[in-house]
Amino acid sequence: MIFDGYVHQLPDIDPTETQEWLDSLDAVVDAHGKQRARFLLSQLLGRANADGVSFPATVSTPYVNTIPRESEPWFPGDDHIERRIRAFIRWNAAMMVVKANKHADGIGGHLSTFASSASLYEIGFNHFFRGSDDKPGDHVYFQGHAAPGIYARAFLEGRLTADDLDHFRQEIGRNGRGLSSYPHPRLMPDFWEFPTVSMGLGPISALYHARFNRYLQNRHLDDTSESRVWAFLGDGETDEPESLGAISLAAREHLDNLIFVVNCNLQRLDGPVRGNGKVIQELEAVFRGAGWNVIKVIWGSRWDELLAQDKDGVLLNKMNSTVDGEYQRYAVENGDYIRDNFFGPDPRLRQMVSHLSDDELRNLPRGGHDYHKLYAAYKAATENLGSGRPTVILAKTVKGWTLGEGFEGRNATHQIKKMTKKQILDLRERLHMQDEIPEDLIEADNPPYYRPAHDSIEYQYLMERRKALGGSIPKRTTKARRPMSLPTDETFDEMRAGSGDQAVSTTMGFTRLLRSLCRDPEMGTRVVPIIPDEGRTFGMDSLFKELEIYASQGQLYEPVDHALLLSYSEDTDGQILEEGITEAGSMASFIAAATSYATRGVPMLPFYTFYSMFGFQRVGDLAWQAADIRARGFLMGATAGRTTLLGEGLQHQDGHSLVLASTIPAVQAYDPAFAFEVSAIVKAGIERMYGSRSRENGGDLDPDVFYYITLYNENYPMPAVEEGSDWEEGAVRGLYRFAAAPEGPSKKATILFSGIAHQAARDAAADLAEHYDVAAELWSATSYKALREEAMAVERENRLHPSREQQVPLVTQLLRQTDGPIVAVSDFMKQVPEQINRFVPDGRPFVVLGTDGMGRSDTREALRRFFEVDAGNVVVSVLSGLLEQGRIDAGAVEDAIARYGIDPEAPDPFLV
Ligand SMILES: Cc1ncc(C[n+]2csc(CCOP(=O)(O)OP(=O)(O)O)c2C)c(N)n1
Ligand SMILES: [Mg+2]
Repeated sequence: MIFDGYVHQLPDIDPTETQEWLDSLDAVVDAHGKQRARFLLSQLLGRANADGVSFPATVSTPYVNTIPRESEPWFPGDDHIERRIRAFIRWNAAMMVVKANKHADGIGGHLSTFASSASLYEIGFNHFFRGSDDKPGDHVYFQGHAAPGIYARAFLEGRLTADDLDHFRQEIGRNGRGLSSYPHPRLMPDFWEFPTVSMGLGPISALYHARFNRYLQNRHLDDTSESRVWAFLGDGETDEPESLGAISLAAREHLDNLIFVVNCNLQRLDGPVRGNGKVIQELEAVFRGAGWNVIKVIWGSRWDELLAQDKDGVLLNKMNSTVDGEYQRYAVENGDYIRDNFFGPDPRLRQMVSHLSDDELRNLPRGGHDYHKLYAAYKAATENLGSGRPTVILAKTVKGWTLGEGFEGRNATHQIKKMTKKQILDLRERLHMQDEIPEDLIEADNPPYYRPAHDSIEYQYLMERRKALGGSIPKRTTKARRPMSLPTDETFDEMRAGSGDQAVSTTMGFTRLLRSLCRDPEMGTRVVPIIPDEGRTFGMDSLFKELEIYASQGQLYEPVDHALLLSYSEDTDGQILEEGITEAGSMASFIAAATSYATRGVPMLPFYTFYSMFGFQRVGDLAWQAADIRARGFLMGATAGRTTLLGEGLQHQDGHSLVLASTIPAVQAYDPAFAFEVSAIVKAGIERMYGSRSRENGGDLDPDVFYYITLYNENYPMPAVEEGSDWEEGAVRGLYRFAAAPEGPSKKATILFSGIAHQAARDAAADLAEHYDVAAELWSATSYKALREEAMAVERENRLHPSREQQVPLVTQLLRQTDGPIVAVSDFMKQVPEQINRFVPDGRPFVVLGTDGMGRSDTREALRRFFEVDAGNVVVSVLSGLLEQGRIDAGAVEDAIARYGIDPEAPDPFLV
């Protein structure tokens, strides 16, 4: 049901006249149609404007509940029992935080967030959230700081023990099985599903998750029609661009399977969210403007009788004109103050509440603490399915509610983690738990948790409700309902065969690989290509026609390029997610697809291809979230390399995404040079996530990883995999010998190249043999991150097991097979190869060339000279390594500097 929101609250002084106007409108619609009615209404509004009759903008409505009292549904629950359950949960949540901080001072946790939102969750748990015991139910994104309340409920349900609660925020002992501070699937993989605590990531992830569920439905991959996505967020959190930045997409995509619940306690961490304004009104306007169904739950039931008396609109006016800073104050002050300041100035208002005591005035509740109002809002939101509009519930609450004077509405409340004995006793009284909690235990500084016995009416009720709704939540499972098969070996044949004489880029190679994967008759439909409006830049527009772009409404127009072979084709069951210019949105889509194996039991394989510069640095926090949520998929960093993307300049040329990638443990970062390397890495990645290399299937690797693979746009012939070589295996482990040293020269050297720098390395090797009597071996270093991590693990084992035979890291073993100085060159910062510094064997010189500094526009040739990563600089570096080893004299190095026209006095590119 959609409600008008405010008309019910305006005084109707002449119902007969009103009816005449309405009848006239009906008559116009009947006689002349909607268009005519629309015309007349806009004429009327125009005239009203001209006559000075102010009219609220249609994006905002007065400061009252959207659902009028008379439209509230019957509440099917048992008020009394639910209140008791809520009290127990409130109690346990608070005690959990208090005890944790007593046990370990400063360990932290939050009391006030859940205290303000307990009813928002409990109404969901008892009546709306669908569990996933038999089939996938709802997906609920809990506000991170409300975690104590969610644990407290799990304790009541018997899913957690008192000992678990005692280990809140103490995760290291007990085999790492304490309770995580916030929702972290990485730490509690059987419990939490969605990491939300970094503000803004929950809402955007939930939104794209709801969209991805529709994608699965429209592509006939899963029946998601009965699953809703609920996202609980704080009002302060809505200031994050990610929170609201994508809401118009939800309306455009008709995501009526999506419900946001904003806990409007008017406060954030430091103080009021909008002291001088009204956050609920502001959010209403934003969401309504974006096409959402907005349900405001501002006032509790006891306000209804006051509003009913408000014939001349004074109360409404007062509600409208009071700013949040004042409302917060009313939550703190006594009834006397409220009588004087809110009702007092206007005698009609004062009269309206003359029958209420100060205490009654103070306890006039906010809508977000009124169970019946919330039930009405949630019911309307869930019945909204089919309307085509997402819903946001804006629930007004008091931060710290029920925790007592020191907490409620106080500016410092977010940070308070401790309670005095008196405060605990007061809470016990407020929650009517004197019978459950012995006073002497509180006095003895040892307040217990409370769990009703299995045969208690509360426990029975609680469990029955969850059973009826499909089981407990949150619960994370990874059981595949619809397993995915692996791609056939033939899928990778084209990449393995190389490109002959044809010059192609690794990006083009990848596009072909992607097409082959999509064509796989078994698993092809599981591939999700994601692009943020850069398909043409990457040469991926050829896929638009073949795979088609996902568009929930199909294609309502004939595209401008319809006559072309490769036209822009949209379809309801299109495969490509063409996200438009939103890296954050694309990343959220990636996460939705990359976690479908867990959220739906339907493994999907996302390939999100983006401008590498606009990856980790742009959406770094989402990448971290992807690691937390155990995403499985591929991030493809196209137009990689500080010098390879010529012409685009400083904000485009990426030389550091691999450094950023190196900071995320779950990321497998690769910088491949050749198409077959890309395909070998992708193949191994899929096997690791879903095949025999996965720990889940008897392998020895953690499947919950995602790959970051750079792609370049420079063309050259792609070599074929040499028969019998270890190239593919080597590309996956991070380093392999690509070309042996030429026969003849007397001095030896080793060059490690990554990505596009293979060209400089190969040219340098040829010159070194021809001019300097140096035989250089070429190695492709595809992943310094992988090499470093293996080496660190070996190092640690050795350190902790000094009596065992000491192992040698892989990278050291491999480099021991080489000779002479080692030079590493890539189109990325020197820090990338430097990851293996410490593991270079036998004190051999290790010279690293890289593109430190800020990019600029010019030709590749000029840029490579500028950043000192071209063939000439590789030659000079090899020779300087040999000089260090005493194999040659300085004159040879100077000769090379002169030969390549390198200016030794040129400014350091890092500093320019
Ligand atoms: C990106 C990010 N920035 C800052 C924080 C620190 N932080 C945690 S809670 C909080 C205030 C939250 O206020 P609100 O969203 O209104 O939630 P409430 O607790 O009031 O329900 C802040 C600033 C964070 N978790 N994430
Ligand atoms: Mg808040």
